[in-house]
Amino acid sequence: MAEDTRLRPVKPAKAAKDPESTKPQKLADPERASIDLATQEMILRAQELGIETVFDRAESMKPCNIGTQGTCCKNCAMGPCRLPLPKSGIEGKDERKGLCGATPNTIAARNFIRMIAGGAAAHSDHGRGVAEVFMSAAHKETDAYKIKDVNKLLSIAPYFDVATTVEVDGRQLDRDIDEIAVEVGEKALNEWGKPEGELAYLKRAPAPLYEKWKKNGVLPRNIDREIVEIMHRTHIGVDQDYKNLIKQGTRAAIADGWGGSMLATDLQDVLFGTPYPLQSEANLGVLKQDHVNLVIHGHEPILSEMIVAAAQTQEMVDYAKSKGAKGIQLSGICCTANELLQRHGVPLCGTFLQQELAIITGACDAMVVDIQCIMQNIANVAACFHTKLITTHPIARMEQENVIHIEFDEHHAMEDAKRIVRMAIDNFKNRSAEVMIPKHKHVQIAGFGVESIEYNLGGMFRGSYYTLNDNIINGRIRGIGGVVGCNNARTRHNEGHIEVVKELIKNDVIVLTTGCNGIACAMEGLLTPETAAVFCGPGLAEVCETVGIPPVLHMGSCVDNSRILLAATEVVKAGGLGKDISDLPAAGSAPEWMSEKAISIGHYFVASGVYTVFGVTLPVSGAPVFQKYIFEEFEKLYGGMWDLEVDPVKHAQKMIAHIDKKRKALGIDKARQRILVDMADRRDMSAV
Ligand code: SF4
Ligand code: MSK
Repeated sequence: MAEDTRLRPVKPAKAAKDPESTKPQKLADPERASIDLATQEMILRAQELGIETVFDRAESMKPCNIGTQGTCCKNCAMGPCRLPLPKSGIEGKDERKGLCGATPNTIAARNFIRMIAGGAAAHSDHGRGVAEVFMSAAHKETDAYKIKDVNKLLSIAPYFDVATTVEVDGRQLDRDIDEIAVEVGEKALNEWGKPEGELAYLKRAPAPLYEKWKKNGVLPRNIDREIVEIMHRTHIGVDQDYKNLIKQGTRAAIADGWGGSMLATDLQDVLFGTPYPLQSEANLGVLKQDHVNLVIHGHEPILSEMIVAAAQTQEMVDYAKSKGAKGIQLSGICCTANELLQRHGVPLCGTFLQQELAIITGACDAMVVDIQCIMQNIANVAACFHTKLITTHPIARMEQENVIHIEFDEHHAMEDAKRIVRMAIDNFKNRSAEVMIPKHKHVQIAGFGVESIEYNLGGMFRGSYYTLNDNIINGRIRGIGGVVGCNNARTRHNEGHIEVVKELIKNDVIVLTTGCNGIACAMEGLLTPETAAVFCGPGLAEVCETVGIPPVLHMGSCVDNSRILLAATEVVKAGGLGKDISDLPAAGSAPEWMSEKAISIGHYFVASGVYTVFGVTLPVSGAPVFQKYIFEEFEKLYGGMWDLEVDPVKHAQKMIAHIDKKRKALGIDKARQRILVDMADRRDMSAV
């Protein structure tokens, strides 16, 4: 699409009607649609303006029952074959079949692993994009990107068998950083398509977990191959055994969590810096009426990193002032926002379900999108306002005419970024609709990671996870909950997220969060140390107050779920809590998931030994045998298993019950006196 630089008059409010019928569409009830006041206000505002949002569409269009159950197959043109669960349930032999004879278990397993393929592809292709920019930086082909975190580079080099020292005259000397970077970049890129061997990062997992993967035949060979093989196996007439199908799903999911996602996280840290805790704000109230508002949205931070740098230049600030604005307010939606939050403190404008609402404030001068979780309807909403909507990625374009495409190229990234910032500034004067920015926002502390948890919970001198482990062993912290994932317009926005998290911290479970759960918690004010005294049980509150951390630690974006895997591995290594991730008093959750990426994340957590509960729905209920396999029998293979619980309090209680089961197995279920642990004790713990 050629760039459209014409001024676009604000369109008259679009009637909220189905264009195909005269029947008025149903409108969402703001209070039933979201627990968040800013969101409620903006849904109402949209309805006043006659602009339809996802919340209204969720009222008008109901999901397909058979698809929800996972038993609709359209893998060939003899279908779609739909195998609904009989109302009476399944009694005796299940006779349901597709035209080719595919059973509900085969169909549900095929659909499920195709979702894993979609999610793993999205995360991993993101990682590949980062690796390519990393190579450009390592080869010094771009001025915009440099190796920023040398320590992180040195810490990951050994996993690729890249030497960090060189022998000269019998002495070990530090090797040239640029040489190390080039070699790490080449080896990292090779992970997507190497012809032999297995993924380099698998050995980062605890040894017993690696052995389980090996025994079960699911060690990923390379990232792309595992995804391609899913597409092959699920073609009509190939793999027809649900156990064998999910085995390949497991291999691809591990290739995501311990491959593509982990590479994305690590290489981003090397290029842009490893996050450390910082303060920021969250919710639509971060938009500023008297500033140029530039909203970044998507998942890949490569261009957005440059936008942050460009917006901070005196040249751009002066330019904004010359156009009558007081400055430039950057903010973000979804995981590009989380990436920029954790490294620069850029405030979060909202979750996945608030992307249309940010534009409806009338204050969004430009929204820049890259990849993933971008609703096509934001182009229609932008057309009702002055907002410039800019796509930047060659694989993620939009058909609507008002969308501007500025394709990112790392070789002139800063020029592109400045062009985008200038476009937003130039558009400031074109605000013609009444601006309505909700007041609601909350302070947050974000930017936690494996390294900062070690520092915050280990202390400067101890620099380890021992303190965290000690507090889990002595019962102050009951366990660890990883609560992550999207929003889903089929359920009340943020209700599941917040209720699950509050129930966990009330019961002394510390929460690690990423993605839209992290944003939801930030909006609700759960990411501040002060929260501990209000919402936590006494043990967790004491730890948070002593150490000065929030009870909910925001670990970043969707690919940063790999940070949670590595944090769990560090807990295992610190000793006293078993030998494997599956031994830990820990559980995972995605209360409001919606994307294929969530299924891939859920499955790599399960395959890494974590009991993982999803909310909303899971597309396996139409295939009870397959469901039982991944809900129950999987535990024997990997130590982790799936579960589904729609009620948020029961959802959290199931996680707590699992945590208690693990505490009992570890023999730490009885309340203990606080004991000082000396070096001899630590050695004993390590030997467990
Ligand atoms: Fe139907 Fe089999 Fe074709 Fe699927 S693959 S659509 S079950 S005939
Ligand atoms: S952005 S994948 S809605 S978490 Fe990562 Fe949020 Fe889910 Fe997108």
